[in-house]
Amino acid sequence: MPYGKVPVLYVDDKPLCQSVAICRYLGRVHDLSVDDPWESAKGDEVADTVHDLLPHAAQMVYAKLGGDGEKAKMLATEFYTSTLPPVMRELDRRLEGREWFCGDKMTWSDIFVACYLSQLSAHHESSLDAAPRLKTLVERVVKLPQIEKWLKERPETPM
Ligand SMILES: N[C@@H](CCC(=O)N[C@@H](CS)C(=O)NCC(=O)O)C(=O)O
Repeated sequence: MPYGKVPVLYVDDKPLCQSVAICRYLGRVHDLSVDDPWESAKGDEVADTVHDLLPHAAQMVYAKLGGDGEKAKMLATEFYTSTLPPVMRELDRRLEGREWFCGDKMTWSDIFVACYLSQLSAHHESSLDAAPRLKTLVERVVKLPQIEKWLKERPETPM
């Protein structure tokens, strides 16, 4: 594990670290990316924006797992009332008049966003209520047959 952190993707025994770099690589390999440099960068922007939410969400989960209910509640209030809404609004605005975040097909950025936000809304049902276009995108991705199957069959974890 080169940096002592997960995730690490091994390809022919060679390690690739950093979750967004891994997703971008898999997107290219599986034709879930676009060639246009600007559209591609806008997809990166969306994924990085959502990835920036992770430390906030992780703090809440760690406080809860550590048994500090008060802290978890305080962090959750701050996250769902201050941190999350502007991000949801901007991502929803970005979907005005378009089906996917970059180009005219589903890319890894859409899957990345759907992965994070579907987990958020599983914890906090109303997270996507003010972002109807974003909600539709998330639902469309999680209903893809292979993804729906994986979500049903994957092992339960506390995260
Ligand atoms: N920016 C990295 C962050 C990697 C990271 O911090 N991973 C955490 C788990 S989510 C980890 O392995 N922590 C173990 C440690 O720091 O000892 C990524 O997105 O892959």
